[in-house]
Amino acid sequence: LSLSDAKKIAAYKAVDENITSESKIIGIGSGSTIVYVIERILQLKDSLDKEIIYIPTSFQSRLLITEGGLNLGDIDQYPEIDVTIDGADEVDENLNAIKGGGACHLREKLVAEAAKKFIIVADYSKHSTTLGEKWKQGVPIEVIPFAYLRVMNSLKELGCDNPILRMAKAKAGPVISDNGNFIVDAHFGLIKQPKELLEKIKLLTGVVEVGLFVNMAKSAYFGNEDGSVSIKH
Ligand code: DER
Repeated sequence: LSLSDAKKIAAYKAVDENITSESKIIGIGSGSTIVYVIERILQLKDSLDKEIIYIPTSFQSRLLITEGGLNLGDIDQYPEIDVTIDGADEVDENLNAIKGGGACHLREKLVAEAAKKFIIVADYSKHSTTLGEKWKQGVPIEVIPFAYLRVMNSLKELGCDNPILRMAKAKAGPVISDNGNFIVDAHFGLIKQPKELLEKIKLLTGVVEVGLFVNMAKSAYFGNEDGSVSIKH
């Protein structure tokens, strides 16, 4: 199965099993896998409660909601979310995740934390034993532009040998997040203690949010190469 088909079967199964009549407020993540989540929701639209509200985690996910004709809400109006579904860059055996490949992890973490149930959907290339095994682009860190160089120097003291300011492809200069900040990608090799690393990075002045989602996911749905879906809790 191709990676996109693997994303699709994971997304479809996660929607089928987690968006039920009790789900009134749903958090929608960002990235490419979430596109299949919306696709499945639209297929089921007639059987779903017309009052369901969808909370975005980026301009991208906001567009997916509005272009799908779904009810858009925001986290101020709906601070209690029933279920949030989102992708990930890598997931370890304890369901800790590296997120932020799409530079959206700040709002994603807020919407994931606000949910009673946070569900990850991913293809088999994201499924690891330990973080850092397969995802080689480092831990995404959102930093305020004023602080980026100091943060990069501090990351070296934490053991990151080559922190990288993420440069845009379709724009000259650095990637700018939906919150107006820079993204620094920090390589730490295998991350055996994601909680400790998260806490160290988060304390650096100028860091807004870190793409390590520790002890947050309730379940993860992985689309496999053979067309099966593995569900981890
Ligand atoms: O930025 C993020 O955290 C996204 O969820 C993203 O990394 C997942 O990407 P994908 O669904 O395109 O694989």
